[in-house]
Amino acid sequence: MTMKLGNRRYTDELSAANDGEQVCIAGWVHEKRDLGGVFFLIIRDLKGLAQVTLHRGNVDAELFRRVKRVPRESVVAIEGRVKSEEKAPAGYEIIPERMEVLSEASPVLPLDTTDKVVAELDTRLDARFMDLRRERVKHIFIIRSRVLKAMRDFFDEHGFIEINTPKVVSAATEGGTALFPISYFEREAFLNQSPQLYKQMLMASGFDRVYEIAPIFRAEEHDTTRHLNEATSADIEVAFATMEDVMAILEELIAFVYARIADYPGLSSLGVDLEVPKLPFKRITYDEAIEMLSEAGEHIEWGEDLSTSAEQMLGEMIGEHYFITDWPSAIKPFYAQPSAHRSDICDAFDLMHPRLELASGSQRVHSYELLKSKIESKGLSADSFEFYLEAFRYGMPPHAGWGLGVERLLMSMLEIGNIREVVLFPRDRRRLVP
Ligand code: AMO
Repeated sequence: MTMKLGNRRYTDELSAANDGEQVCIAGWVHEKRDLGGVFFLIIRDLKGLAQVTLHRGNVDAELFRRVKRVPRESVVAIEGRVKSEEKAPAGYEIIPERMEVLSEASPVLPLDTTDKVVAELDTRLDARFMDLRRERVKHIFIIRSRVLKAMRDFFDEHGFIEINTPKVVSAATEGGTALFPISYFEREAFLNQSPQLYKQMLMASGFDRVYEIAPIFRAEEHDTTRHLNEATSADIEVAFATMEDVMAILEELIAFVYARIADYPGLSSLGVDLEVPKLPFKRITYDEAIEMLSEAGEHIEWGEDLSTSAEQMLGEMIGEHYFITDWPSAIKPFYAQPSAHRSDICDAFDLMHPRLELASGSQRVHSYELLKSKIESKGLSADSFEFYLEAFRYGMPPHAGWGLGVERLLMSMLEIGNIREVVLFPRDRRRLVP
């Protein structure tokens, strides 16, 4: 390699104003267009596209021949002169003097990066490295990165401490979803379904406000557009707080993230016009939800969970983010605090986007005796939760928290129908590679 790539300019750093300047750009051969007397090589880098123009007769014949021959998607560096050109998409073109092929692509590509040929999601995920070269897909992951950064900034500004809890664990947390067993030396262990037990134990540490953004593993057999077997959860736990307090934190976080992303220019390539949701979000109780559904002709037996179709009906009726509170204890995990005024319901909530569930949380049981009996009443063995229960015996403040699905949040913000679109390398019932 002889070109100095350290000096290379991104395509968006150049414009007609650089007319006459000698520059080096580097990237992928996005497209080649042969118009007879003139040949266009479109170079793509992280920031966009640049048109490299070769006029037959005006450039070195050997360079012309090499440019024509370079396979699409090869990685090249080009040195040349910027020329202001109204007809070029970015208002300038590059008249090349040298081209170095840094990595030649095989001629038959697994995917078309110019979006002229639409590929099935499976084909795209099989060649994800190349799918990510597409404009729309690139923006999804830049937004994902910005959403995670916005969340961390929000938590930081609100006095939270970031924690990292183990992903190899000995006990289940979320009744109802299966665990992935793994072999851990001579013992059986599991991949963690949620940081639930650990974030609660940290409430006994005096940390008061903790958050974690990390993978959760769920051995759910079903193959849907909203479930992954490895997902990312943003979890918080707050001491001396009630369910209402953490619901307020959650809605503020959602509005904060929307506001951060709303002016991101890449949204237009996704066709999304992001409106920051108004606060506070509507709150309905579980009883009100089943009443509304029954009036709309959908019967839900009291104590039954809401089906996907019921969730969608409610979403259509409400039309914006909303909370469902006061759930029957029977369908919420053992750690949800029973309601002070009704024994069969608990202080738990789900946050719904009209299209899907985004988060769930609750006020937690902080009495050792009650927690132990609730674990047993769910048919679980208190022995396997001893390490957790211990934290409730020597001074545990009242606390509340929630878990928010990062992929679900992205899907809802970006109006994306399949959760796999917002994960680099999704893990589902059938997919373990790449
Ligand atoms: P829950 O099980 O409801 O609650 O999970 C919280 C949120 O995580 C997301 N989520 C998923 N996303 C994609 N694929 C999955 N298989 C999947 N499972 C869950 C959803 C869901 O709302 N410990 C409690 C939280 C708490 O009370 O603090 C919990 O894990 O968006």
